[in-house]
Amino acid sequence: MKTPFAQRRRALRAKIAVKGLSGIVSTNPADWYYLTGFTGEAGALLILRKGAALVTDGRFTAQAEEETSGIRIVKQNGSLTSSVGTWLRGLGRGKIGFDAAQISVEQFRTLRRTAGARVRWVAAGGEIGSLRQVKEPSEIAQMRKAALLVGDVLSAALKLLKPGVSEIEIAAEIEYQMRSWGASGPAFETIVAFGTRSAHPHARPSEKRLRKNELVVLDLGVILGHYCSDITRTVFVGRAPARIRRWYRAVQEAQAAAVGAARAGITCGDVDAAARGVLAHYRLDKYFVHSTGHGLGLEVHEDPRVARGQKRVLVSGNVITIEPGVYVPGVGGIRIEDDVAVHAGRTEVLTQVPRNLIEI
Ligand SMILES: [Mn+2]
Repeated sequence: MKTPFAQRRRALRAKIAVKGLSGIVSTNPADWYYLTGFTGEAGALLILRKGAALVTDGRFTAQAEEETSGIRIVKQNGSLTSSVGTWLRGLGRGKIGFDAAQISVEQFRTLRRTAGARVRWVAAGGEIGSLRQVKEPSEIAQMRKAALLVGDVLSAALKLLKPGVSEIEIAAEIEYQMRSWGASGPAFETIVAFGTRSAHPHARPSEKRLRKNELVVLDLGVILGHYCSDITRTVFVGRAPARIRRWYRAVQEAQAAAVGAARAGITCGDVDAAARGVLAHYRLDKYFVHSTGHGLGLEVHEDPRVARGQKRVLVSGNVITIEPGVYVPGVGGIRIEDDVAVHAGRTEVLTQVPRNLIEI
């Protein structure tokens, strides 16, 4: 079977060479899957100019042999970091890149001690992430499926919103549906927030029961075939008052403006500004307390960040969320989120659920 992993390792090696490194180490499972197909939970991957090694413990060595090819599987002996260091010491002289955001100070000290003085360590985070953020067509095809599935789960969940149900009950139904419809699980803990709780952008589901005349924010994502989706919709239980309608219209316009701005050649900061500008026009920008979106892929939050002032330019292959919101303490919150794929001449909205205010 033709897999993309060897080609991705070649692309990473080209970057390693440009940086003058002998190799790069990653302790992020999403990086291992991207570069080797390994789906285990513990280990460290070393991609060297020539060759690659995956250090993992006895729970995962057989799995690693089955899932990967062209990778040397090294069984962990002692701690993970001392095993990596000892293995590198055996290679001799070298300059190894590591991601300072992945490795703790204690782990770093062990790596340095066990690898010895002939191995130099260079902070070189973001090299694998910069490859991962430009999706291949087959990755976008998988993300399209993940986005359609989460839309179906969301649409089904809307039918369950009746006065008296609790946030936890809705979240449980949502996560049950995800798996029964083929997802390997939720991409993150499902957010179900009723009434004033919706003013907290990342409210955790509670025992709170739904009442009439409340806002409901549902924010959910699935992992399907290793790739994440992420969607948010806000509905009103009953007939929405004028103030809520106005806020909703503002968020909907802000979201449409940012989706319209998201195209190859535009900075992420400009996408963020498109949403923020609409909310400022409505004098609601002070209630928009987070960034406009984030990259999406093997992880639910990855590069590029779609935030204020971000200079990163969108390129064909980026997949990002666009999710502006307003959150008025003591009243409630409104957020609308879609996943979009940037192509050379167009931007494709992957999530397919209507965005107009739904009153139930
Ligand atoms: Mn999101």
